Amino acid sequence: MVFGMGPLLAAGVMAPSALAEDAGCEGSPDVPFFVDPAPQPPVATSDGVKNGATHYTLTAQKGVHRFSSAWPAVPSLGYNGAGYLGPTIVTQKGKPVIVTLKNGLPKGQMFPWDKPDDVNNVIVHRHGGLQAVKDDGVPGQEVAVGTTRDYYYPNSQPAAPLWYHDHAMDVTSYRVYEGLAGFMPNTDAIEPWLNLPKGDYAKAYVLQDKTFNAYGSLCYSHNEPEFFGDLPVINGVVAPVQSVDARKYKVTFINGSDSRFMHMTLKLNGPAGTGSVTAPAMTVVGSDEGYLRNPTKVNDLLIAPGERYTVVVNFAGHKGQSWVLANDAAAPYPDGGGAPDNDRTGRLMAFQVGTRPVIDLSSVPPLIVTAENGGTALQLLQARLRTVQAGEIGGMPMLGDKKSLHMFMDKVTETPKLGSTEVWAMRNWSPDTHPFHEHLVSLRLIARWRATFDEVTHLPTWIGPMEPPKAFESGPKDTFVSPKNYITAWVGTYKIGGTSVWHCHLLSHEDTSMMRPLTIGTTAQTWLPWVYTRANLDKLVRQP
Ligand SMILES: [Cu+2]
Repeated sequence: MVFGMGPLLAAGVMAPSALAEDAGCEGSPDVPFFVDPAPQPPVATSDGVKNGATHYTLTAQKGVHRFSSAWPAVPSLGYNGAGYLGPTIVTQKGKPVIVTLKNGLPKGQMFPWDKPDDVNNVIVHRHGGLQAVKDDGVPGQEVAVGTTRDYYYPNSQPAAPLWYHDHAMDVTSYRVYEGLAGFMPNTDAIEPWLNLPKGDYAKAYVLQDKTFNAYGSLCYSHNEPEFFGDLPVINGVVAPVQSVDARKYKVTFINGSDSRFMHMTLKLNGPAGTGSVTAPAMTVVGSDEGYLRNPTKVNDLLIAPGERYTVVVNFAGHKGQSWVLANDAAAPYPDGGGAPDNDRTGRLMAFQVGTRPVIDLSSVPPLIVTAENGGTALQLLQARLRTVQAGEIGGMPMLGDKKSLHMFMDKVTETPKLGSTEVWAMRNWSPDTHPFHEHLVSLRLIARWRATFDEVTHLPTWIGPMEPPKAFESGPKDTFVSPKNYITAWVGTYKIGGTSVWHCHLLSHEDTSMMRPLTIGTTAQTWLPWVYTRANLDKLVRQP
């Protein structure tokens, strides 16, 4: 079934506002906001021990799910009998885990928008996990209907808000939209001592946007190169409400959208009453790959698809109030025509603060010291500089090395030596901001430079001053907001050998052509210049 705007426009049908956001769906019906409670996915229980590792099974299945209590249950995908998403698998540093993925999907076309030649293969990728290539869950490792595959996770990395999602070749965006994703946080010996809110006072939310048909069934159109839904869906529920006490909560945000960036603030939804109308304080304590050395207060938070932030939100002093998690990020980000509808994707979820008295003994440490979140000077001293680029050919977003853009199947160009450290400087001359993600490596943001690029050669014609990362994005990460007309640089040490991928985490872009192989091999990259210092990096990025 082919969706598209062409026939509609040709027939002279006026485009309602929803069509501006999503050319293939008519737009979601009205649905009550902030009525349904925000669920937390169940925590998975192990089904035993396998080869000395704690064993879990994830069975991908077609089922049904109610995205709103106003609608009936509708077809969707999930794991282990959940109609949508999967259970939370909590892993622990030093304790290996084996996850068996079973493909329990039906054969044949599952949803009207699925590709007719789609054979419903699945893959589980533990995003942010430092696992061997054979266990990474990347295109080429497809698990066919009725078969299984084991993934071994050594969990030798620090506490981090990892998540899992389907990564099947060319259909990742479809499978994640249909429901194949879940939380897989890794914890360690340090985390319990941080005295952050825990138990019922720790929540995780996967932030998504979706469009629905008249009776609440999913609608999706692979509007290459992006898809934007017109309603917020948090943990599988449209615009839910979270009841909280007037105290601190640890909240993990995961942007699991296809293409929508979210620029979030807390806005009073009433009543002010006697509480403070200054928004509950948000302190970012962690990001993709671990804790920040210096937790940092923010008034607003930009989160791109694939990124995670762990935030302590303090509702003390706000008894009886309702606070909306608002979003004002344009779609496509940053200056697409689809500004969020103030009544829809502009309001993601609400926090209803209770009135009962509470004692809150949790605290936000001013300093969290881990091996992974210190200064990056030593890494820069040992790093070589690799320049990569993002652009478009004929409207198709693509990645490339320093010289040119490449297709996914083209010869690998990103080939760090095992054990080496590289800074990647991403020249983004495309018309969009993209979140770039490398597999197999924990990374840190180093700097950005505003830049202009030649329209023909795409080489920088002007480069502004070096801009340090913002405090909240300076911790361990694996996915980076790379603004258009910017050079964005990150650093990492490659400790896992083999071939995996790096890609844009706008899932539609990843499926279209914005993914490239990443081979960590044995050849020293001697043609790449040494970085040594930030000052030298600033000089190097200015060389053509
Ligand atoms: Cu992209």
